[in-house]
Amino acid sequence: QKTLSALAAVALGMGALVSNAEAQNKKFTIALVPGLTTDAFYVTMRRGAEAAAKAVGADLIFQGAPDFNPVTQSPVLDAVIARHPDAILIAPTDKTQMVQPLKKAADAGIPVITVDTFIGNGDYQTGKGGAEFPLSYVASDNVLGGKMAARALAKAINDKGKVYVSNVKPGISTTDQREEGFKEEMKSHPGIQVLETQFNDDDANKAASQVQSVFARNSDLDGVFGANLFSALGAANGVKQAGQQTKIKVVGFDAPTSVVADVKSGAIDAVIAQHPAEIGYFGVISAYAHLTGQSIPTRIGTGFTVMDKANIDDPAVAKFIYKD
Ligand code: T6T
Repeated sequence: QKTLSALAAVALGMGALVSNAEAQNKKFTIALVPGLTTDAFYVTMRRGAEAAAKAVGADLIFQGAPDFNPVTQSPVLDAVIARHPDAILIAPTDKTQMVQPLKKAADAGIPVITVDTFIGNGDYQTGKGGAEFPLSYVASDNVLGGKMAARALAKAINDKGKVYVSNVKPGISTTDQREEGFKEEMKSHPGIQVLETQFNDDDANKAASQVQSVFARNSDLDGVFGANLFSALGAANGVKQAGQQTKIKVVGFDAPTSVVADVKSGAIDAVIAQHPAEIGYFGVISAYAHLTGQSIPTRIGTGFTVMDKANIDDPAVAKFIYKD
């Protein structure tokens, strides 16, 4: 009897080992749903994700919407769920509106990891229900990034004057947190007045024309924080169009190749570059770890590189320029 149950235990143990080994050998399909497809930030994230997929022998599906909008992202997500990948990595385009669409993936048994942006409050796996079902959140520390931008802008304007935040739209975790960090840091710079935020809907042209109208109302405007790629590019163009390059300083987020010339010419004083390839890489590695039975951290933070005229040609810095 004893021998039998010992044998059974061994057999069971071996069974577990075999299925684990099978999992290691299985070719997994991991989907990456970006905030939008035509953004150098997500293009670079995709490269990192592809490198990791290659390393673990997984297939990567990259499928996204043409604009940063939960209304267009949801049907793309539905289509991805219908393909039933082994895991979904997604940059949800709204903290609240993407909860239900993502719940469908979780209900279909597909593990969800959010990259770049989060849903709910980004506190996952707390056992509270609601928007805490994703397994992990892999991203920059966006509050910190906003603080870093505020420090750079304060320095550029000698710690006094009027500035505003050019932002995308409320409800996006990343850009909300950057604005929050920016305003928090500016409390330590009493000589700086932060004017009302201008929302550009991820449209650089809109961000540019907003510079002109804010400047028309505030001829003593000193600086703009462009809270993401399109906000920063638009802000720099707006300042140029207003002929105010020497007066109005711009600090931006993100580092597509198109900002390099602006940084070199001084049209943009500094950019806080994220490390999107790392986000994609560690997103895929986390999914693979989970799929092969490992526990994974609920939060993985990636870094920043601050780029300005003085360092942008340094290869150690330039390697973080996005690959578009
Ligand atoms: O700044 C990134 C990303 O982090 C944010 O969530 C949305 O905008 C970008 O993709 C840049 O356009």
